[in-house]
This record gives sequence, structure tokens and C-alpha cells, in this order.
Amino acid sequence: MNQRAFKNNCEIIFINPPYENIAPGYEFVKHITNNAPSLGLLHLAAEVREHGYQPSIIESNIFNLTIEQVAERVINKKPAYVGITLFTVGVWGAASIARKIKQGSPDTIIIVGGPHIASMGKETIKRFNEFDYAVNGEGEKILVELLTALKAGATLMQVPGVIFREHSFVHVTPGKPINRVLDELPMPAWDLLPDFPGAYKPAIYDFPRGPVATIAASRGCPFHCKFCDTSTFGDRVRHYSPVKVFEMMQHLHDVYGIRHIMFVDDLFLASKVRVTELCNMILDSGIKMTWSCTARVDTVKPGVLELMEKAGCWEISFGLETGSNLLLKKMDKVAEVEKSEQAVSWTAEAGIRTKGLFMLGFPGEDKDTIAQTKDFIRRIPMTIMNLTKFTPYPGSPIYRELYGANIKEDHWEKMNGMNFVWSPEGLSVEELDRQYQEILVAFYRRPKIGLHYMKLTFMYPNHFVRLLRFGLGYLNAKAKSFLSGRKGLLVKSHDTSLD
Ligand code: B12
Ligand code: SF4
Repeated sequence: MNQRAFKNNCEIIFINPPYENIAPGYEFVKHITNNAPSLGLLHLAAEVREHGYQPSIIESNIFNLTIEQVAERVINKKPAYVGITLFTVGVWGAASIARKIKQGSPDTIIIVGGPHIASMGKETIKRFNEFDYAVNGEGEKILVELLTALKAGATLMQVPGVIFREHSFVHVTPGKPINRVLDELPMPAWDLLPDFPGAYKPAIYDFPRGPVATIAASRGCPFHCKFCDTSTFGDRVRHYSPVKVFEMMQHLHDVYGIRHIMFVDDLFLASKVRVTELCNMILDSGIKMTWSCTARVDTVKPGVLELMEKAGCWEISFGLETGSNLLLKKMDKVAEVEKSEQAVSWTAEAGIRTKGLFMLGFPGEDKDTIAQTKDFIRRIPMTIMNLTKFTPYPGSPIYRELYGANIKEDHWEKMNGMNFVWSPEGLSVEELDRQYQEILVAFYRRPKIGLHYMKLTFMYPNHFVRLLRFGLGYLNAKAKSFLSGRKGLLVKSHDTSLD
């Protein structure tokens, strides 16, 4: 393996590789999905720039770049380093890019990191010779240390959180250092994003007016819901100070004209003191921005919700998952349907939209739990919903339960929440797909919901264009399914089942 970093070449190209964000049969969904950039790469780029490197960023999916096009861009520049962010779904695409780069620019060192590495780092480095080094967990500190060691030709055994091959042996250096004080990190390098903010549109109807940007105001989550991969940030929660969060909002507003912020951290509402301070800062400043966040149902209370609404909070996403208490228990969600119902009602009463994040097909799902979920969805005053097809992501506790410690040929390239790569006993993939469509159609067909979306469309007509494309695509997919004898089902079972 090449350990020689070219002495005067400080160029590092970060890549968010192409990945499949839809399922076969569901291609029309791409018109309405979330096109947020990788915030992780923005943080890393800012950090290495402070240490004298020259970073740039390639966002493959957002610009419809193929594997060949991404590799070509890199080969033309022959950077000293490439840094690729890996979600499980993107690993194969990333490996193809790396292989091509190795052919066209053999001296370029390829480093990978991201959620997939935090859970499957050793296996990935063993399996893919194309990747030279992997960084385990939060990348800012480790990446800089790794680059410094590579440049100096020093041993990597002293750098914590690094995975690499030596001959046929894979080393995993001990430690997974975390950034304890987030305020010390430089501001994400939004200036390096091509066509920012115009090209980065979140999911349809997820914001009142663009342009939009994302911020992670905290890192870490102390819960261990069985379907969730928390391996990157671990269970120690760390927050930016409200002052720093407000500084980022103001910067995005003043420099890029951002009008809506999406807070993407897992537990934005975990600290009421911090949220209250941030809201008061927003109100005192008079800045005109809306924002949305995600929250657990047990972290909301009427008083703080009212303050949040005044300070521009437009939507809260709750991981509601299911209408079955039994299933919530099996998920280790530490939540109850009744509490979820109350949280959604309080949020609606405060004048904030609620987005319910649901999951279909978790182990233990059956016809009864699906009926309970449908009933729950009918009862609650929710404005928008997402339904994920249960996927056992590596790094989630359920992955180990289903597959043990051994890695199976488990269709990483389909792990995007849009494919049923696993189905519970007694429910076929076809049945799950039928239920998937039924749940979504029943929700979005309600007149109250339709009216709400009409209003939103008038506020921001770009939504309408996306909706029209989605609708035409859906009708086309349905027609194709009937014509090919699949009776309206959009997936084919052999496309999705595990070997
Ligand atoms: C916002 C978000 C999105 C956004 C933006 C995605 C993106 N590219 O960043 C959108 C909506 C597009 C999205 C889509 C998906 N997401 Co998402 N997403 C998140 C969320 C909520 C926050 C991510 C974030 O910005 N974190 C903050 C930044 C700073 O962290 P970071 O990106 O992880 O980067 C740090 C480290 O990972 C590391 N690092 C990352 N890349 C690299 C590269 C190098 C070279 C190095 C050295 C280090 C390094 O250093 C960074 C700085 O510390 C996370 C949950 C979470 N808590 O992280 C889920 C999460 C990452 N998503 C997940 C999934 C499954 C998906 C989807 C596959 C489908 C889905 N169900 O949504 C798609 C695939 C998208 C893709 N390939 O880009 C899973 C990933 C599991 C896995 N093993 O793959 C997570 C962990 C949710 C979960 N708990 O299960 N997502
Ligand atoms: S689902 Fe939410 S609460 Fe549960 S572990 Fe994941 S981030 Fe934490």
C-alpha cells in the first residue's frame, strides 16, 4: 500500500458517493426526496482547512454524477487524498469509485469514514482493498492526526480510531475520540459546496420557504432503540452552546440567504434550558427564519412548544414508529403510544406541524400491529408522515440479533429504508408492500391533509412542480404494474428478499 503523501500536495477531495435512494418500482419517489448535503463532509472540510489542507467536495447524487464521472473528476486533479463518506447503502458505489481512482491516480490515498465505518470498519477494510484507511466515528480530530502521520511517514499505531491493512493483517488502533466541546469546531464549510444553497432541496413539503440548510446542534444519543445505528456519535450527548447555534443560523441567513434551518441532531430538545435560550436569542434578534427539528415524544411540554413556535419552529419530527405498544417494547423504544399521542396533540395545539416517522416490518410486526398503526395514524393530528421499510442497519442492535456476529451477504446496496431486505415471520414482502401503499395512501387521501398541502403549495409553488412529477411517476408505475400482471404492487419479491 502506498504510504507516501506527496510532500507539497495538500489537496483533499471529499466525496459523498452515489447511492440508490429508491427501490425498483418506486423511481417516482426521487422527485420528492431529501437532497441535503453531507454535513459530516462540511465539518471535515472546515477542520482540515484550518490545518493547511485544500479541501473540495463532490456531492454525487445531488448533481446526478455517475461513478465514472466522480472518478474522472478526481483523476483530473490527482489530489494527495480522497475522503469518502460511507453509509451502508453507498459502500459498493464508493468501492467502484476508489478502484477507478487507484487506476488513474495510483498515488492518491483513499480514506473512508462515516456511519458504515463506525459499525463495520474492520470488515469493510478487509473486504475492500480499494480503501487505504478508515476512520472510526467522529472524524475531525482523527482525520487531522492521520493526515499528519501520513505526511510525516510516522507509524499509525499511535493514531487512535484508525483502521488499516498491513500486509494481510487489518489493524484497528484503540480509542474512538469524541469532540467533547462542539463549540471548538470550526463552522461547517458551506462555502465549499457547489451551488449552495440552491441545489440542496430537502424533501417536498418539509419546509415553508427555501433556501434551506442543515445544522447538527448536538451529537450523541443515550437511548438504544434496536433499529437505530448510533455507532458514530455514541451515547454521550454533547451540545453546541445556544450562542454558537445562533451564530451559525445568522451566518447562513446573512451570507447565503437561508430562510429555513433543519436541525438534524437526534435529540434537539433534550435540554430545555438550551432550547429556551436559543429561542429567546432568535426572538430578541428579530431574525426572520423558520426551523424544524426532531424530538423524542417524552421531551416535549406545552410551555416550551409555545415558545418554540414564536421563535419560528415550523415542524417537529417524532419517531413514532408504530401504533402498537408491544412492538415499541420489542424495539426498546422506551415510549408508549399514549404518550406519543399526547406529544403530537400538544405540538399541534402550539401551532407547530408534526411529522410522524413510522416503520413497517420490524420483527414482531403482524396483521394486528399493522391494524393498530393504521388506527393510530387516523387518530393523531399529524401533518406529514414518513414510512420506512424496516432495515437492519449494521451498527443497530437488531442487526446483531438477526445475523449474530457474522456478516452475511446482506444487500448493503439496498439498505436505504426503501427496500424490505428482511420480512417478519408470517408476512411476505408482497403483503408488506401492499400494506405500505395502503397506509400512505390512506393518510394522504384525507381531505384535511389535502387542504393543508394546497395551502403550502401556494406559499411555495416549487412544491407543486415536484408533486406533479411524483404523481405522474406514480400513475405510470401503477399502470406498468397492472400491465405486467402484478396487480398494482410496485416491488417484485425477488428484488428485495435476503438470500
Ligand atoms: C441528516 C441525515 C440524513 C440526510 C443527509 C445525509 C448525509 N449524506 O449526511 C438525508 C436525509 C439525505 C439522509 C439520508 C439517508 N440516511 Co440519514 N441521517 C441523517 C442524520 C439524522 C444526521 C446526519 C448528520 O448530518 N450528522 C452530523 C454529521 C456531522 O455527522 P456525520 O455525517 O456522521 O459525519 C461525521 C462522522 O460520521 C465522520 N465521517 C463521515 N464521513 C466521513 C468521511 C471521512 C473520510 C472521515 C475521515 C470521517 C467521516 O466524521 C464526521 C464528522 O464528525 C443521521 C443520524 C445521525 N445521528 O447521524 C442519519 C443516518 C446517518 N442516516 C441513515 C440512513 C440509513 C440514511 C439513508 C440510507 C436512508 C434513510 N432511512 O434515511 C439515506 C442515505 C443517504 C446517503 N447515503 O447520503 C443512518 C445510517 C446507517 C448506516 N449504517 O448506513 C443514520 C445513522 C440514522 C440511524 N441512526 O440509523 N440522512
Ligand atoms: S431512534 Fe432516536 S432515541 Fe432511539 S436510539 Fe436512535 S436517535 Fe436515539
